[in-house]
Amino acid sequence: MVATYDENQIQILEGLQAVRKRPGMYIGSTSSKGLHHLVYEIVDNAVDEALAGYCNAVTVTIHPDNSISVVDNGRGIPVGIHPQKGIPAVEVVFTILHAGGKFGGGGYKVSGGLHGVGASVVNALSEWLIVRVFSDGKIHEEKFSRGNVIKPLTIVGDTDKTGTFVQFKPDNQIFEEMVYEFNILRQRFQETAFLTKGLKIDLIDLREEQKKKKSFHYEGGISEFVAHLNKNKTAIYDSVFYCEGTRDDIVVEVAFQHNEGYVENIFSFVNNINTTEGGTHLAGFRNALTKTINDYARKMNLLKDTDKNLSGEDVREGITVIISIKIAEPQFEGQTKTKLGNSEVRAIVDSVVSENLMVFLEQNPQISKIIVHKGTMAARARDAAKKARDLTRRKSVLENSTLPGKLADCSERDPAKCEIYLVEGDSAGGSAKSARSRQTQAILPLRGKILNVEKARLDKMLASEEIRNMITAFGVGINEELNYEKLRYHKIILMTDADVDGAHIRTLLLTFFYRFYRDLITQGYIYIAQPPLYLVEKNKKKYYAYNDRELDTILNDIGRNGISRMQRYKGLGEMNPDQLWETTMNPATRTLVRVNIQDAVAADEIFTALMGDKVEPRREFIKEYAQKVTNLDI
Ligand code: 0RA
Repeated sequence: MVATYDENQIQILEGLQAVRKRPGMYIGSTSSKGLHHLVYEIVDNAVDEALAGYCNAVTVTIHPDNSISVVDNGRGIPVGIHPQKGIPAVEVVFTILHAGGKFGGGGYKVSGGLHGVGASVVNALSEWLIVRVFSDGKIHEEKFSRGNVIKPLTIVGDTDKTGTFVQFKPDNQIFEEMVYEFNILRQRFQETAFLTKGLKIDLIDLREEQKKKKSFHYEGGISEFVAHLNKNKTAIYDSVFYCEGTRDDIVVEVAFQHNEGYVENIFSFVNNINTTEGGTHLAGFRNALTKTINDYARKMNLLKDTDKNLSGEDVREGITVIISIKIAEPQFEGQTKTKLGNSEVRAIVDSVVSENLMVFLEQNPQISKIIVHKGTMAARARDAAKKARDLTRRKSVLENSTLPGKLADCSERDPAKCEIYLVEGDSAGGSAKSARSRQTQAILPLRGKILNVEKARLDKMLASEEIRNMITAFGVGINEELNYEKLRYHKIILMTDADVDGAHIRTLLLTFFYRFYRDLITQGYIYIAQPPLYLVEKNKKKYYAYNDRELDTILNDIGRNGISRMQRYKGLGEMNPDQLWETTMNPATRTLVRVNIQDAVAADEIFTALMGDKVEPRREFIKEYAQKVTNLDI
């Protein structure tokens, strides 16, 4: 049969053409991030089928040609003719934009924000794509190239299974990066498995001699997620609190457990999307937690009459939480569209958590005592910190200057034009001070290792001069007094030596920002300076190389004969101010790397492993990421 070239077909072509023309609009970017996004789109469809209750296993395979296949054991995408479009429903799914949830179904799509653009986008951006549907005893197969049907839906065999198989090869005309990273996919699917209890996700890598396979399957869902996040920390009680409830078709799940540490670690999800900017579900949880713990503590006389109520920060000290809600029509707000806006959700989460938590506290008096005690200790420390803070404030007023003496400030007053360099060591600090452009560049030298914030409470942190200097220089305050509008520099640039110590200081600083000024990272204010690693001089001309590969390129370009100098910089201190300006600080010639949080859960695991109090995870992490850590050191 010859397909008729009617209006529908024209619309299809125009739709997918638009995707190929502006891929970034649909998948964010055509970099490695966009490449991985294609896999999430296809897997999310299978997860929807699991959430609907029809599928409990998904296998994702990375093939040697960097194509990806995704198999699920659901009902199989419908193959019947779509009443409006006149083509098989499965073809609609792969060729019509946003056809995902159009036909019937109901339920919750694990989609929103950038996600959920649908299988047709993946198809449009793939050199080829094959779909096989296993249903009604038959295997149905259809093939596409760059979104066009090249082999219509045909029965190719018999089967006694049901499910869907999709394999696609990303189009090298579209993507800058064509190689999949096992660890990025692994991280993502482990998270998906935690959030979809009962669903087994296998990830298989067939690219190397040594095949890799990881299986994720959690009957305990987000309770196991919390236990996993606390695994490298020391929990202060054994059970994980868990509750689930549905109100007005909104499904709420919350799990938490406290650890010995001081940082609050809350991850929230809406339809499996990590809402890094929080929102109404998070607000509802916080309110319920503070209120219920105080109510319980009063009722059981665990707080003295003279004690003030525990604050939200007190009861959240050292807590690890997963909040996961499913809602049919999420409203995403905020800078990165990862903040839940639906106002009705706040009261719903509040009531589900309050009711269940009160029961939990009453049934587990031992645990309740530990939680209240932890909060009481936090309250005391908070008082002490406040006193310390008041003291520093009064002192600075006496000195008639709020800014630290070590800071060489810039003269410009518009924060958008100002930068601050955090420089390792006084000697490099000195060079940077003479090198800088005084108008827009401020320099703050940091002496030695800064405090590991992973292991200290705020009062102890504020006792550290390096930390205090940074806080006052940035101008935004800390914790309860945090106000990002007062930020004095819109570029905060970490400039450390290109060695292991430098890498360590950089990690300590990043941990500090991640724990206390996360929004400075998410809003893109934090940068890492890139000082060169080598200087090559030939015929009085200087060449700088920032890594070994660049050095090779330079040596090949200029020839190895007649080189008068070749130096490997061990630290910033070896550069004179002119060189430092030229290579690392001059806005016209320098390279800055902006720090971003690709994945908050992964970032937390990394910081806990590197900075936490257990040695074994750190060793494991460094062993596993030896390659990356060396790269970091460069
Ligand atoms: C039956 C009906 C619908 C979808 C599916 C099965 C189905 C879709 C996918 C995608 C990947 N694997 C799948 N397995 C089954 C339509 C229901 C709707 O669109 O809401």
